[in-house]
Amino acid sequence: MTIESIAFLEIIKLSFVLITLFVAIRLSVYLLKRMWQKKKYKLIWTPIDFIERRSNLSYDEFVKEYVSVGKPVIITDVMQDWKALKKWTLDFFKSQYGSIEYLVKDDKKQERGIMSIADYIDYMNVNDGEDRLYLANWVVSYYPELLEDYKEPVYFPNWFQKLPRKVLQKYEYDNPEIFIGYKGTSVGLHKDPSSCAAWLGLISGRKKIIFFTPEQENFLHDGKVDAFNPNLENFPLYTKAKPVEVILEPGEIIYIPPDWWHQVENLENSIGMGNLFVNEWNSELVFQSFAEQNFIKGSLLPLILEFPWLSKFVLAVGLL
Ligand SMILES: O=C(O)CCC(=O)C(=O)O
Ligand SMILES: [Fe+2]
Repeated sequence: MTIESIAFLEIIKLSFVLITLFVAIRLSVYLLKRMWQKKKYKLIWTPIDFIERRSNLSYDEFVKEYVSVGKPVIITDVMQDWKALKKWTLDFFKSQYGSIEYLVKDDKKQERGIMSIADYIDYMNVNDGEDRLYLANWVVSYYPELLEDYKEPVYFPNWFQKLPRKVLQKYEYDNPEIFIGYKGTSVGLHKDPSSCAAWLGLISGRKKIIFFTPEQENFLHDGKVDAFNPNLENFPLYTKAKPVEVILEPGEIIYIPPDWWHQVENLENSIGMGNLFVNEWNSELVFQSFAEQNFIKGSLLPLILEFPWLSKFVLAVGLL
């Protein structure tokens, strides 16, 4: 072997050692940071008697008074500069998006077929109320021009936005979503998926919302009970539940903490918009919930949120 080839081998070895060292240090920093975050952002839940309405709320106040103590709140002054507030009417959706077809569901969360937006809006105007089909969870991001009509409120930074759209679409976290519902429609009692937090803004109409703290889950019969009209013979445990009810008005946004059960009913024909999100306060709950559904995917989620460039690789090899 020549001196040059020995030197070349040494350089390769040294590079290998340095890269391994770099990866090991980076991973240790990540693990330490996660341990520190777990301690610092310990979410608790606070029972409430009513839902507060706030305006002029700073982000820090919002976190201190609501997010970190797991309390819902209505924010009354964030939607005022959304173009959507004036622009998004039933006529607007009918004329601009009328031919788009979307899934409609009943209040038992059963999918009841596909309808065009125009047909749904006609149906809202003529239906006699027997058959309560709801055009809920219409994903806005397929129509990027609609995204310009609203502004993601500063209160709700979302870690999911670090992920490529492809991944979000695949797992149906490619929000926000629009809810067009006629009077009397509801998505039924539920908690939002995977311990995500959520916000829901109302463009028009009024919505009645009923809330339950997470520890009341055992009284809710897996969400089979209709909290607005409970049948106590069939769902006796519900007598122990302590619901808190509020009416959301147009121009208001409500924050729904992770794992809170809720049922929403459109008191009038309405247009709403909402999003699910992950932040430092619910991230560990979200990771845990994903891991319960699929251990590999659940373990990969925190890693790809920390190292978003990894997601392309993980997606390419089919692990996501
Ligand atoms: O009907 C609505 O406006 C909100 C429904 C809801 O809570 C959800 O989709 O998770
Ligand atoms: Fe929900």
